[in-house]
Amino acid sequence: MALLTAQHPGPLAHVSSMGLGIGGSESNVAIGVQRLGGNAVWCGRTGADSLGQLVRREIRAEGVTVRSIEDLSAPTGLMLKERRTMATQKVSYYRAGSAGSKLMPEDLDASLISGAAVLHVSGITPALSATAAATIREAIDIARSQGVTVSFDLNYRANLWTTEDARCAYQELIPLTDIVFAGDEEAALAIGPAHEPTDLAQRLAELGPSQAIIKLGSKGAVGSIDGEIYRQPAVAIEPVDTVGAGDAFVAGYLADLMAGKAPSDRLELAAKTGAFACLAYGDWEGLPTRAELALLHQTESVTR
Ligand code: KDG
Repeated sequence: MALLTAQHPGPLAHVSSMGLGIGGSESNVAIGVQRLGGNAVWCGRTGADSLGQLVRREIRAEGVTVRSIEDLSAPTGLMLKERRTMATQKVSYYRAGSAGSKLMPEDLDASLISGAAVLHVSGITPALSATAAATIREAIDIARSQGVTVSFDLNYRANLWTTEDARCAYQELIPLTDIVFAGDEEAALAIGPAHEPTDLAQRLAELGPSQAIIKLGSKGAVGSIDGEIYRQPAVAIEPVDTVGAGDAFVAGYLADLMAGKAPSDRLELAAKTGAFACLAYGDWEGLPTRAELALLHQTESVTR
């Protein structure tokens, strides 16, 4: 999607200038993986309009390979971010009928999926339309038939569907995945509440995924990975913008998975990349390269 961000706090109706950029969970993850030295391909549907051109150009400029269908009959989706107060953000979507919502199984390139190490999808896409949901299912089926690892981030968006529809989709998709990421509330929505996040991770893993990671924001993360429980503390930071931190976490985890790293290393990198995303304004702009990771521990405020 294109993303318009209010430049100052206050009611949107009184905001006189907005910054134009892009956002989207999957493109955030693709850019994050690419910056960490991976090799990402982003597949999607954009309008044959200026905003579509912007989306494709920005993702490509990050080194991600873009496979985008240009839809002549639908506009590129749009998202607005407002800061009503300095401490609170509100996201509004203008994506009903957008090109992204017209995604369909025919848009998939099976050879791209079968040649990948990991297929990553989010629970946002199935919320957009029946054809978008069918596309996610088809992509997962192709990946599974070729032995490609399937990664799924529940990414519940209350404005896009009902909790009941979301739960049905999650319960269909989770057993088909190898890696599942969820916030604790998202996991509880999918499988019912638990006293401890570790229970949520274990119960998600019992549905099929060998790696079930519960993202806990400033409290870190827990994972049930290949039958073992892992606990990852968060990096202590002063966040300026937390939108996109979950995608950054996923990018860190997947980048180190593909680099052949152990579960504890994957989680540690995920916590660092999640922290980085919160230290800059924008959904993905603050994603780190590997060389930048050391900045989290740098004490000098100016280096020359
Ligand atoms: O995860 C960050 C996302 O919220 C954002 O970049 C846009 O994909 C998005 C969505 O639908 O909210």
